[in-house]
Amino acid sequence: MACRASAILPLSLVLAALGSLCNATPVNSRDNVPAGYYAAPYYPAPHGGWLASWSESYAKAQQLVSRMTLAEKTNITGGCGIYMGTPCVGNTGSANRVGFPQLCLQDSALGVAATDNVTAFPAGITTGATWDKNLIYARGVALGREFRGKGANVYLGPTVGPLGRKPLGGRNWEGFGSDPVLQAVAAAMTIKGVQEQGVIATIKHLVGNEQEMYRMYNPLKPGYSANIDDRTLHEIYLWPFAEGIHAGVGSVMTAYNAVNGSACSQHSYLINGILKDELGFQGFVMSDWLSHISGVDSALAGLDMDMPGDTNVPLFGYSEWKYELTRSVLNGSVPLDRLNDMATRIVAAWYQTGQDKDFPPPNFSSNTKDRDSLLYPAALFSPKGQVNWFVNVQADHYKVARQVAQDAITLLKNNGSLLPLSTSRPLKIFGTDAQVNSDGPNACLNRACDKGTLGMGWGSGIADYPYFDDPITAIRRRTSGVTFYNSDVFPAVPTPTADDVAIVFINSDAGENSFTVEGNHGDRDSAKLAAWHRGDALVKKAAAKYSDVVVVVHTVGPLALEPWIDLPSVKAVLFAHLPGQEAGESLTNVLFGDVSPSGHLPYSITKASTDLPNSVANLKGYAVGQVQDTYSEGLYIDYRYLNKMGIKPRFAFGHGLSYTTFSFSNASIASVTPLTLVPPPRSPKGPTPSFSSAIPPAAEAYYPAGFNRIWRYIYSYLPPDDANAAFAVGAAGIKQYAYPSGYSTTQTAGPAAGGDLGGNAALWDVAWTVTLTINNAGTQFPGRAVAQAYLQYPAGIPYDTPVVQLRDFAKTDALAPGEAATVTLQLTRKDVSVWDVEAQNWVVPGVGGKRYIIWLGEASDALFTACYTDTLTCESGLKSPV
Ligand SMILES: *[C@@H]1O[C@H](CO)[C@@H](O)[C@H](O)[C@H]1NC(C)=O
Ligand SMILES: *[C@@H]1O[C@H](CO)[C@@H](O)[C@H](O)[C@H]1NC(C)=O
Ligand SMILES: *[C@@H]1O[C@H](CO)[C@@H](O)[C@H](O)[C@H]1NC(C)=O
Ligand SMILES: *[C@@H]1O[C@H](CO)[C@@H](O)[C@H](O)[C@H]1NC(C)=O
Ligand SMILES: *[C@@H]1O[C@H](CO)[C@@H](O)[C@H](O)[C@H]1NC(C)=O
Ligand SMILES: CC(=O)N[C@H]1CO[C@H](CO)[C@@H](O)[C@@H]1O
Ligand SMILES: CC(=O)N[C@H]1CO[C@H](CO)[C@@H](O)[C@@H]1O
Repeated sequence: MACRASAILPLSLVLAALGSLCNATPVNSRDNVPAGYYAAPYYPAPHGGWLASWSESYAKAQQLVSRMTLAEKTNITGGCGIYMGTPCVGNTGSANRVGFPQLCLQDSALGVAATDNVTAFPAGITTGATWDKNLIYARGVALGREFRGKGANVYLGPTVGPLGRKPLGGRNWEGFGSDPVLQAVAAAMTIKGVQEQGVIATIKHLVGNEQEMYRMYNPLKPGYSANIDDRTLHEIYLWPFAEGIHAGVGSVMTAYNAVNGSACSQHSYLINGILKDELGFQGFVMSDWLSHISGVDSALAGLDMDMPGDTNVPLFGYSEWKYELTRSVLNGSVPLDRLNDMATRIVAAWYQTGQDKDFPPPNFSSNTKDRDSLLYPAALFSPKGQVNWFVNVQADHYKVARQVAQDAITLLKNNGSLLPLSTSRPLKIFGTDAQVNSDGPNACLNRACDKGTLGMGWGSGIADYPYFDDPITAIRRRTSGVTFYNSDVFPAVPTPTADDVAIVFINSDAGENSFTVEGNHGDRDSAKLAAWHRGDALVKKAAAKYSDVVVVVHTVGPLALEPWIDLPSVKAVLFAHLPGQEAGESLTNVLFGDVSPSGHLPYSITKASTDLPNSVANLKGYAVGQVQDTYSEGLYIDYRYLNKMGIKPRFAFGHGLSYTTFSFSNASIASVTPLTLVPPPRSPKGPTPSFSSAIPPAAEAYYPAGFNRIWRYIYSYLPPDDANAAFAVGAAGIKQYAYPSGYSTTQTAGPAAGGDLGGNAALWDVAWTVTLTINNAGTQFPGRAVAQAYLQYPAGIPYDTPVVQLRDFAKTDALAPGEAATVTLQLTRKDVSVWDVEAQNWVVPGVGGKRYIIWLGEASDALFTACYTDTLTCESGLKSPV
């Protein structure tokens, strides 16, 4: 049992939660949030259903929910308990009587976790490095098909938080890169792709989960508090969530940590205020696994679903919700109105993605690879039955996976055009990262080891490899002149010939805090930004011996390259990021020149970690009480900070070379929608479903007569005596719950910044488009260019703004030498606004003809063309602004 259970993901969380009890002391959870940061009350939870784009689903949901009993409503808003009776990492209760099934919620953002016959796609960071909207969408389509094929209703992705604020952060690789627009575009394309297959996507984790260590609450110690000011939240960390909601995402997952001292799973300002009112989110909000720490309070704060159902110390059959939520409604503490809204949001998301028609039930088990197994693995006694049907959902998705892996490969340096390699040159390959883990690609539980080629990080954000196309095998498929030294210690080698090329494979891993790998607690707290397994020494020794050295890097994020990047024999460096199962051929296609590399860095690589501010460069260490992670750098992370301080990175955000070169010309700018200072008034909220608000009869909560309870399973029923007692309290209406300050039950019109999915609809009005011609200026190689548009705000405005900020990008198809393509990029009203904390709205500081400069180029530090919004002219051949 225990060992079977340990083969699955959430046990790690259990252990983390239990383990951290041992060395913690009780504290007041809010005693040391820095002055000035506060979590304001925001009540009530806004009803869902007021937007036309969701109204049909809400009408159907209202029909269904109005037929549910109290125990059915509380059943669908919470999980049945970790490992209980159900195949997925999260499983809601059902309302089978009225035709609403259990929902299967499944990890991960890069593939269906904990099962077989699936594709292990490249990770988010790799996907972001492609800068290819169509390809990101295609990956989303393939992911959605695989989740659907396995019967998983809910895809627990995409990840946009962490956003990559801290280079050492453990889960940055699950997201798409250290910029809100790159994250937002990739998330929106993923959501579209996944949900068009009828699977509900989950954008996560809201918000501020930028470090792994000390993230979780346990009964003795709170998770850390991310202290984020309002403007920074809106312009950086919330931005991808807003775009995900604009793209129609069906669910949102809250983060483990607190924001401004209040746990995200019960933060009324964050959930009720920002997410549901300002961003107009119409789907449902779930807690991250075992982060649910209150019953009534989290319900009032706007949480809609408790995952996986247990209290944060799991496996005792206890829950903050389910039977307790039933009790809270009967005793009058949680208004029935709130429960109706929770249930309606969940059912509406199910209709919105068409899951009422032919959605297959799960045909796999996260708990075991065996065909037959225990049906309730955590129960003391459990019947056995078939749990795995081994449905093969891979189709030809390896093609998309390989394309992403290939088109993400980022050429950082190619001195003397060492690459592409001719197959006639003898290759000396060094480093254990060139070959798949000799114990098998899935040998380590949750990939919590760094052995062999690094294809993904560790933790819950993984999937099992169906196979692993490793680099060394792929290289040997191409050429016979290969000598492989499968070691991270430089071996004795014969005297090199002038023809020899050395390829050195190094890596850097990270993951979730539930596992420690080589002293790294999820975050790279031990290895820091150095290559693992003394990879730097391996490169230096190879560089001392050979005069043509290629370094291939598999990495979760930035790496310190200074120990060797300037060595004359280190001629070429390729970042292959985290390629997933298709690590081999994607790389050889680039190495040998079938395609030109076309990836661009989704983060900057600094020369020294101290080039970034302390608040970002360092992880927060242990503190008595709540660890405080204060975003004192504000908007200034990654290139925004480096540019402000005039610090040249080694390689800038957006950098990526090709085998060919591109010229940008013929740029033009057009004004599309004239802008006013603030958006036009928001549309008022439409009607929302209404239900009877009378407390239902206690009998709706009774366990059915003769019901056989399974220990640890979490039910929504109450024993009749309990139900009657709670009902008596509610009916009497005297005993008041100690409601939080600011509590109210009156629905409001919502803030001015709201009005549609993601905010005021006018925020997506296109303000300007820029069009340019990109020409393959080389003579030998085809290649794909990425056009990047960065905005510079007008001078003299009353807001401090970063020198330049990414606003849009486009990737061309492969252009033959001499071939040209025209691309058009656009900037919306939101793109040219700032979040004004006084006005609580998006303000266009350049209104009235002030000059914005839209810089165009191939990297954040290679912007040689500018378009001006005042004169509607463009110039090229300029000096880059950074
Ligand atoms: C955090 O505190 C700041 C004040 O410093 C406030 O402006 C902001 O709205 C708060 N954010 C949340 C999510 O409570
Ligand atoms: C809650 O869900 C479980 C699992 O589907 C089901 O067995 C149980 O009957 C449901 N309870 C109610 C009240 O429908
Ligand atoms: C109602 O029940 C909930 C859940 O057990 C409890 O937290 C709350 O205090 C109760 N309210 C009253 C007024 O007794
Ligand atoms: C590139 O190689 C040339 C010789 O081919 C050398 O002079 C130059 O210093 C090298 N540049 C770098 C950055 O390594
Ligand atoms: C210049 O751009 C326009 C579109 O804005 C395009 O129609 C035209 O072909 C381009 N001219 C050249 C020479 O590339
Ligand atoms: C096509 C395929 O990969 N099928 C595999 C599905 O999973 C079962 C059990 O792991 C394997 O035996 C099949 O080979
Ligand atoms: C439990 C269950 O529904 N299993 C199904 C999984 O998918 C296969 C193939 O689509 C079906 O045959 C099973 O019935």
